[in-house]
Amino acid sequence: MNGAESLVRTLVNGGVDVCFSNPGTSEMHFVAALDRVDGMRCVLALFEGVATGAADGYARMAEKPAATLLHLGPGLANGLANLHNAQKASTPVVNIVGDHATYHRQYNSPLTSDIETAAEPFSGWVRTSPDAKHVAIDGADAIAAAMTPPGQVATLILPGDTAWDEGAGSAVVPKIPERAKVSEDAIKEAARALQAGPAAMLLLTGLALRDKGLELAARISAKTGCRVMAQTFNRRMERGAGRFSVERVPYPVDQALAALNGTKRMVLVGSKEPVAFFAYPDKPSKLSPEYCEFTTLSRPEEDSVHAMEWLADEVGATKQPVDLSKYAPPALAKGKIEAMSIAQSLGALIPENGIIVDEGVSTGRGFFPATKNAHPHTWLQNMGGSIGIGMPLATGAAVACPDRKVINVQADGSAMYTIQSLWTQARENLDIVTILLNNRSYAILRMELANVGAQNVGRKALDMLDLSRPDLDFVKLASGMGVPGERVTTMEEFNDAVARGLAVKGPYLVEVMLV
Ligand SMILES: Cc1ncc(C[n+]2csc(CCOP(=O)(O)OP(=O)(O)O)c2C)c(N)n1
Ligand SMILES: [Mg+2]
Repeated sequence: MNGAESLVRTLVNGGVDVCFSNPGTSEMHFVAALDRVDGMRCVLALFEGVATGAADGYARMAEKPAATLLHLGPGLANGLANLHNAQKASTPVVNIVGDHATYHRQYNSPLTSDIETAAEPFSGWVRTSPDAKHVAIDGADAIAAAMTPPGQVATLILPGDTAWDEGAGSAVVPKIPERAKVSEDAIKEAARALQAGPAAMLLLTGLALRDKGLELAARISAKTGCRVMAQTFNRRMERGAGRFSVERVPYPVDQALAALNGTKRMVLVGSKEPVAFFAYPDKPSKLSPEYCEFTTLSRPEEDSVHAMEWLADEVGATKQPVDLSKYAPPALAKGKIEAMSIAQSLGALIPENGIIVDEGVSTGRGFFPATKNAHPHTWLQNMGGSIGIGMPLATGAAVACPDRKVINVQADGSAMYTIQSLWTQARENLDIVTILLNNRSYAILRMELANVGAQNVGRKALDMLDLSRPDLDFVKLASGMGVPGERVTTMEEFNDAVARGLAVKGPYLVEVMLV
């Protein structure tokens, strides 16, 4: 058994049985091993950013990592933006990068680069395998590293000779540490903060936004009167009928300041102190009021659910009745297409257990209120701010959950970074409806231009934020990659098209003309 085969066997035995890949010569032995080892599903991506974003979406839904397979430094470089997003979301990824054979590196042939240095800032763990005998152990360590709470990108670099030389057989994944339990002090402090009077808030992210965490937050809030909010961006949030509905801290700084104004004590549950995405002249970086005191109930790597159970007990909220969202979808919107009409129709159209992948950018920002009484569903967001995540994330989520419908709410500019995702969706026949929001612009940046106080803005500047001349035709782009679709210009057409897409088994694209 060569090193490559020992690695593939180690991955499959370790539960990593999906690989999003874009291989090259240095990865050919890994590719060849796929046919000798049962149990590894290999999904071809036509750009590395699709592979890395899909690995992120897969792990968020499957709750275990996928592997990637990338070609040397340049392949990694193409995948780094979505690895950045995965790392910020604490998503476990086993990121495998091929390299030249150890003895070949000295010749500095064309594809040679310092892969470790390139991987470092976007990975929580990096290792280069020294020889074929170590590949399996290194692979097993990479799985454990990726899954160590709260989860991270583990990059394993494989020189060619480590793949083709004789290996040592498959290796067993070391014991993965459990999430640490919080201290009694953390509980007492949090309880004190919530009971010290009005104006307290629980700020949630991570595990706290899953079913059990939400239910506990609801009980604690009902008992103590505290407000509950989620971070602006979260890895995964359970929503809709039967769940406790939680609003997020708004993205625009002024709205965030208003939402948090008056908060005297904030209890962080896996979350961080809220700060602005960017600095703006004359606006604060911190979004909470100056007088707000912070208490950490649980850190991202700790067991937030256990902490909230304990906290509920501490404040006497374990049996507190709670008010959960009912199934009460809005009526389908009619007439002109606008952000709020799309939100309203979405609230009616989200299917039972749908997965919403949200890269709606400026159009999608206000979609929460109108969808809170929809069928139960899962909401995935970008935690790293690097756009071009939506289509890959949807691809990976659909691979992880073949029995659930994925709706990718997707802004046009962001779509164009990783549009090749559609080809993978077609090849794998993934159940994804892409709602492509075509506003022919980087609309958010038009607002940002004003927000940062840029003066004397003229044609040249505005052209950098404009996606017309030529206009993109997303139905044609999709069709060229094997994905059927249609363009809609009214809400009536929108409603019918999304329903048609949801009825199809496989990918479908609805191009929504916003201007
Ligand atoms: C990798 C990366 N490049 C550039 C940006 C800067 N950026 C932020 S939003 C945006 C435009 C988004 O346009 P679109 O997806 O069409 O959404 P809209 O603003 O129109 O709603 C850009 C270029 C970024 N965040 N990440
Ligand atoms: Mg746009």
